[in-house]
Amino acid sequence: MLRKTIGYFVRAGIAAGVLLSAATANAVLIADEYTGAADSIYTQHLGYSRDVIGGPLYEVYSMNVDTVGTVMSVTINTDFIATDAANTGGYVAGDLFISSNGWNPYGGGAYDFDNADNGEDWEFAYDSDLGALVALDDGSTINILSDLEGECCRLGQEVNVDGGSDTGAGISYSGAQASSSGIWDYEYTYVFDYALLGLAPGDDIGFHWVMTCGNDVIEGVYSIPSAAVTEPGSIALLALGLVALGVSRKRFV
Ligand SMILES: [Ca+2]
Ligand SMILES: [Ca+2]
Ligand SMILES: [Ca+2]
Ligand SMILES: [Ca+2]
Repeated sequence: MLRKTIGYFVRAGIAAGVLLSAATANAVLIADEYTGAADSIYTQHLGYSRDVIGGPLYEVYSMNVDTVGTVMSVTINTDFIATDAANTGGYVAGDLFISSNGWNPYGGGAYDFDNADNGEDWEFAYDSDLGALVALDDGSTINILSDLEGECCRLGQEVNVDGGSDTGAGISYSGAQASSSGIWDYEYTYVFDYALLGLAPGDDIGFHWVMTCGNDVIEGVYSIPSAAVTEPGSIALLALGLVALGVSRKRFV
């Protein structure tokens, strides 16, 4: 009888733990609805939609944003693999651009004409070459796709950065084959401490990402959850504890 009661406690504890972790999971999947681009023959080229040009290798589907404490991870979900034989131009992943004061793209609909000259200003970038998250207001160069590239590309988009002052907020950058998405093949993940960017729960943070050929661009916004999000988990834990207590009492009577 006592062993059974202990078993109830263990199971209730596990169930509460699962509920707690589900309740504190702050992950949000932001779909790629962004088609920002200069208007050119290439953006509606050869029957490709305006979302992606150059073929399915360059498709970006979504970005997954999550927080644990003040650690934020941003994962770009894409079919773009730099080492793919079809990537004959030798293009690589761009840098992750970050707006610390929300996201206001230019134009309506899918932001058809948003480019580097309009819409959101990016205060930070995760520079993958440097392995650091930099502030862009201090001597940095933002590299923008232009017609000088000589490629069938999406003109006018911010691609990556050089220079800028290291905020110390960067934690890691990695690229890896997607193990079980069923949709996309590859994931680029940027991890950083948002508190070191002056951000707090309740703030909106904007993102922009593209590979260096510019064939698909994604932008979006994430609202940093308030600490209160963990409350339902605590309540569930308390409720389950009481249920477990009730069960054990019944069995001892
Ligand atoms: Ca896309
Ligand atoms: Ca901004
Ligand atoms: Ca813009
Ligand atoms: Ca897109």
